[in-house]
Order: sequence, then structure tokens, then C-alpha cells
Amino acid sequence: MVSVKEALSKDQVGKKVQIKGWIYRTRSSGGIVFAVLRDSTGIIQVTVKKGTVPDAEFENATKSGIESSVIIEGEIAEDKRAPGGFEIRASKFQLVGVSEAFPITEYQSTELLLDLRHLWIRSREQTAVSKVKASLLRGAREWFHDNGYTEVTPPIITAVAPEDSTTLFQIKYFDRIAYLSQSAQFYLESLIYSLDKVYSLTPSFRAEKSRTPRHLAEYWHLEMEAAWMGNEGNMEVQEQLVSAMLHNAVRECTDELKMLKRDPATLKKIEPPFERMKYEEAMDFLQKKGHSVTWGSDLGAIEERAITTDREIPVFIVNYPKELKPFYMKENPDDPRTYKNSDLLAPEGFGEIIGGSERETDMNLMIERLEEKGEGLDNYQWYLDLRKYGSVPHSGFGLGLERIVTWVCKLDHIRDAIPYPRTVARVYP
Ligand code: NSS
Repeated sequence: MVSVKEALSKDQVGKKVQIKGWIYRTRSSGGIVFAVLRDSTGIIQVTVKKGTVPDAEFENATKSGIESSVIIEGEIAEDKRAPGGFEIRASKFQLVGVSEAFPITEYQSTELLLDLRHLWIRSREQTAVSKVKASLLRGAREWFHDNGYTEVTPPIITAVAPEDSTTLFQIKYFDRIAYLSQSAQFYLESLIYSLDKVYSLTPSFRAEKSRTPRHLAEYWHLEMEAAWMGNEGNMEVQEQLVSAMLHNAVRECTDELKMLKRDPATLKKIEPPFERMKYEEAMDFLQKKGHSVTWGSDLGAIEERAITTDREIPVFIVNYPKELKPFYMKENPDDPRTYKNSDLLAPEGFGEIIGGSERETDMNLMIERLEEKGEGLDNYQWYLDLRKYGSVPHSGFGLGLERIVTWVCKLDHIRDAIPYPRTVARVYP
């Protein structure tokens, strides 16, 4: 058996092969069926001629509609008219699973495609996105491995809220209340005392009511935490990691990127260092562009787009005002109004893909900030303990996997960066 990709090659011409796949499109003319076959690697034309396969098989070929699964045997031949320039001249056509009239045809509404997501994920675009996503992840895992990080497995059911507590998903946990994790951060922090440098890939949950093209209720979160690391070291990890992810995708998925209309060269040239722009400088920049922002304004999608539209390389925005960020960040000694933190914005108008910071080590400061927010301390005692027993300077960050995929694959909406998007409006299929 060979894959479609393997079959589409000059040195296969004249060889007899077996291919397994699904009918991508089909038409017949006189005594010939032209079926285009799809597998995970691509599409190839198959011609089935009356008389060269048994009559019953020819009969099956004429009535096999789109998405029928088939096993073909035949000879590979060059044919300029065929997609990819080659075709298989079938000597055997085995219909494995007949497909009823496929409900997805051209130009369907977004809603219908979301209702039929379990079928739509077979599309070539979705297949390409899945491959790019896997390749980005492989690049990340390799980078972490090569740089001495240990992959760990934090819990998903938790009692803490590292980020905005208004976006927590509450669950009934036996006779108590618990939450679905927003971030593995606190657990990763606890693991650096034994492992120094750790990372994890987990689902994170945000009950975001807003319908935006960059928010999911469930997304995959790639997070790292390292002992003895300050905020500058943290940013160096981010720029190296992101570059390694992009370069791996370029190496492994050139065809897929091109199909998605992403020029691989634009990703290839992304290399450290990325510019660091202070929040304060970002405010100046935005004000000069006519945005009505002042010290303390958050950077939303519009502001991030303005900052990144004319850029080709990601940019860090550093030292946000404390009121905009969570309690666990380290105060910036150079400007105590701010934290030692950064958001990494992807270029081309995209915006945030990573949030990170150096962590506060002063337990009393953290208690003060939690109390200010009206948070009960009970669930945080274990986290505060980490500051009592051999505290060290440390930093970490979280990268939204679907965010980077949306940017890299030039998708209009983050829901296409995940097979089964979970949003306010949708939990089916
Ligand atoms: O809220 S974050 O900015 N930061 C944290 O959760 C830290 N506790 C991570 C850490 O330091 N370990 O989220 C991190 C990233 C953010 O930059 C986005 O890329 C992504 O997670 N993110 C999302 N992606 C998709 N959908 C939603 N709703 C979402 N929220 C954050």
C-alpha cells in the first residue's frame, strides 16, 4: 500500500500500487469513471475503465458517491490533465463503505458547517490546519526537551483561579464546588522546586461570554515555569520557543502552509530577538495614532492590531500597570506602578499569543493583593506555602496553542484552529 503523496511522483510511474482512501469528487463519461481519491496526504485521480475491472466493480465505481471509502489497485501513469500530474489506472476497485449523499456541498453557511463539524473536519483545509498544529507542537516539545525541561501533568479540576475569576467554569465536585482549570501555572510553580524547569500542555477553560474571533471556552494551553529565571530570561525562552515552533512547521508543512495561503518565507525569517516595547511606549504609540487610551487602559484586539499591523516579527509589550494583571506577578522595582511581565503579540495585526511574568516571591504582598480582590485565602494556602519553603526567583508563561495556529494558518476565526470548538453558543457536536 502507498499513500497518495508517495504515488504522486515520477519514479512511481509504471508501478502497480494499492491505495486506500475516500472519494473526493467523481464524474463519469462514457465507459470511464474519473474519481479523485483523498487520503491524509493529498488527492489523486483514479480512472476506472469499463472492461479493465470486473463488471461488478465498474458498477460500484459509477455509483460510489463523494466520501465513499474505497481500496484501489492500479498502475501509476503521468497525465498532465490530472491534479498533481499523475493518475492511477485502476485494475481493481473495491467499495468498502458506501456514502449516502454527503450533506456538505460547496458554499455552505458557517452555521451548517459547525453543525456538521464531524464531517467538515475531513476538508482539506481542516486537514492542513491539524497537520500544522501538530508540527508546531512537535517543534515546541523538541525545543523543551533539548533545553532541559521536564513535561509534567498538572490537574484540570482545581479550586484556584489564577486568572480572572469571572471566567471560571464551576463544576459540582462530589459535595463541593470546584473549577475547570484556567491555567496550570500554580501547579507548575510547585514543581520547579524538584524539577527546575517544567512545561505542560493541558486544556484550559474560560467562560468568556464575549463572542470574538480569538476566544474559545476550551483551548490548549502550553505553559512553562522555570526556577532562577527573571522576566528577561522568560522572554528569551518565548522568542526561542516560538521561533523553533515556526521553523519546524515550515520544515514539515510547506505544502500545507501554502495551501492555507501562508508564505513559509514569512515564518522562516522570524528569529530572536523580538523587540521589547514598554506598555508606556505602547500608549504613546497608540495616542499618536489617534486612539483614546491613557495609562491604565487595557490593550484589546483593536489596540493590539494597531501595534502589530505593520510588523513582520512578534513584539513583547512589557511592564503593564498592576491594575490590569493578576496578583501573582512580581512588582517592577524600576517602576512600582507596574509588574515584571510581558505579553507577546504576533505580527501582521494578529495580537496576543502569550502571557507571561516573573512571579512574586513576597508572601505578604500576595496576601494583600488577594484580600484587595476579596478572594478567600483558604484555597490558596498551599500556593502561598511555596513562598515559605525555599522560595526562589522564578518565571513562566502560557501560550494559547489555537492562537498561534490561527495566526500561522491565517484563519479568520480561532474556531477553525481546533477540531471541535467550544464557544458560548456551541457544545455540539
Ligand atoms: O490568561 S493568560 O494571558 N495567562 C495565563 O493564563 C497565565 N497563568 C499563563 C502562565 O503564566 N502560565 O493566558 C495565556 C494565553 C494567552 O496569551 C492566549 O494566547 C491564551 O492563553 N488564551 C486563550 N486562547 C483561546 N481562548 C481563550 N479564551 C484564551 N484565553 C487566553
